[in-house]
Formats: sequence, C-alpha cells, structure tokens
Amino acid sequence: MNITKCIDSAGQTRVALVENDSLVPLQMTAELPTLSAILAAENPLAAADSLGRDQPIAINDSTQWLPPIDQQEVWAAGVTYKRSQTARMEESEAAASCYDQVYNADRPEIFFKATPSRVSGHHQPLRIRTDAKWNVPEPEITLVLSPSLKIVGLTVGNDMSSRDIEGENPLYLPQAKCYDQCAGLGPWITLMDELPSVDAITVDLKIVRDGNVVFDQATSAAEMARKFEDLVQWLGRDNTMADGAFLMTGTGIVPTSDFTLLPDDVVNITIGGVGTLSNRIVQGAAS
Ligand code: DO4
Ligand code: MG
Repeated sequence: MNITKCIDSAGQTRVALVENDSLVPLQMTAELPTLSAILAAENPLAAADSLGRDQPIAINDSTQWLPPIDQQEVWAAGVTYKRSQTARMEESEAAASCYDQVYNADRPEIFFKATPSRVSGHHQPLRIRTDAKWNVPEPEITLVLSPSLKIVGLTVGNDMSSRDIEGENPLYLPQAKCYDQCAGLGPWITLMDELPSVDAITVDLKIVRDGNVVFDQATSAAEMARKFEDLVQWLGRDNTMADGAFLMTGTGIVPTSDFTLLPDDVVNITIGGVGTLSNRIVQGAAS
C-alpha cells in the first residue's frame, strides 16, 4: 500500500492512498487525524485500510504532491557503501582516514539531516547552496520509523550534498547537508509488514540535463555494509523520536569527481518496490 500527502482541488492538504494512477483521499478521524498517526498505529496497513475514502483523483502533470511527512525529524546514515567511502576519501585527503575508519567501525556515522520544513516532495524543487560549487544528489533508501522505531515502510530519499564544503573540512558536514530544500522524500511511503530481500531493494539514479540523461547508475541494498535494523538501533540510543522519524540509509552511488549538479537538472531516483522521486534543482532566488 502506498500512502502520501497532496493538495486537493479545493486547496486542502490531504492524506491519500496511491492506487491505479489515482490519489484516493482518506477521511481522517479523531483517532487517526494525520499521516503520522497512521504510521504510529500498531498496524499501519490496517489503520489506513480502516479509513473512509473520497472520490479518486487522477494523477496528472498538475498533481500537487507533498512530502509524506508531518512533524518527524529526518536523520541520515553515511559511509554505508564502499562507493561512499572511496568518493569521500578522494574529496578530502586531510580527512580520508575519518571515512576509512567509520566504514569499518562498529558505530556508524549518523547525522541530523532535516526538519520537515526543509523537505521537498515529488516534483518540488531541491536546492544547491549559493556558496557551493560541487554538488551531488545522494539517492538513499529511506526507512520510515514509528515512534517505537519500528520500520513501517520505505520511501525514496535524496540527501543533497555540497561536496566542496564537506571536502574542505569534515566539521562543515552540517552545512554541506542541512539547508533550505536540502532533502527530498516521496512520492509516497510504501507501507510494509516485512521488508523485501536486500537484492530486491534496488536504487537507480538518473540525472537529466536539457532533456538528455547525463548520469545513470544503479545499485542495491545488497551492497550495503550495514543492516537497516543496526542503523535504527544506533539512531535510537538515548534518542527519543516522539513523532517517529525518517532515516536515510546512505548512498551507494556517487558520480565521479568531475560531475556537479547544475540548476534546472532533473534528478530521478527510483527504489525498486517503492517508486520514483523526481525533483528539479534550483540555486539562488528561483524556487
Ligand atoms: O560522511 C559524510 C556523509 C556521508 C553520506 O551522506 C552518505 O554516505 O550517504
Ligand atoms: Mg548521504
């Protein structure tokens, strides 16, 4: 079952199921007033199924998607794939050993990525900082966590990153990672009782510039050096997520060092079994 948020023709924010190329707005109740209340339920699939439905709305180019998030924080894990380790060691000679060590350490790298106000949904813009010159999208399988840190679903994540800022000094990581429109989530959450096998969770990144695909690469969760449950366990150490959370699980795809994103590029990230998140890139005043 796929569930998201959108704006309907009356301008109202709605929680909706995505079924057969349509959005089916749900009739929320006092017990289940929000998407995060559904995600916090004992059985989110049954909770979503229990709600009344309004008339389906056909999905088309004018559909106004919203990121499928309420008050949850967005966290991210890093250097969970060999490719991220090597790319980061190339990025900063001075800090190379940090990335080497964290790839092999028991404790993973986990950082705060975004508040909900910094998150863009499907077809909403994602941003390059004006003070950055070397930028990439990071396509990441994103775990949807209930307040008890149960993995209740998956979504597609884009951990936008300024490589020159992080490369100058690893202590600049929060600035390389967290700013307006720095995180993409969506188009929906795929609710699941049980996660598919890691081979089935494929990740594909396509970047389109002036109508041409200028970058196209794929990987899968089978390449990850860490287990999802292990990352969640580290995230939850002395760290309460009263509203639940999103956890981006790290990138296995980093373009070669000569590549940077440009304004008006369109970034398409597909996660097998979930869907495709598509965002146009902006920089400066345009939004
Ligand atoms: O170490 C810096 C960030 C790593 C990251 O975001 C990733 O590997 O996806
Ligand atoms: Mg990342």
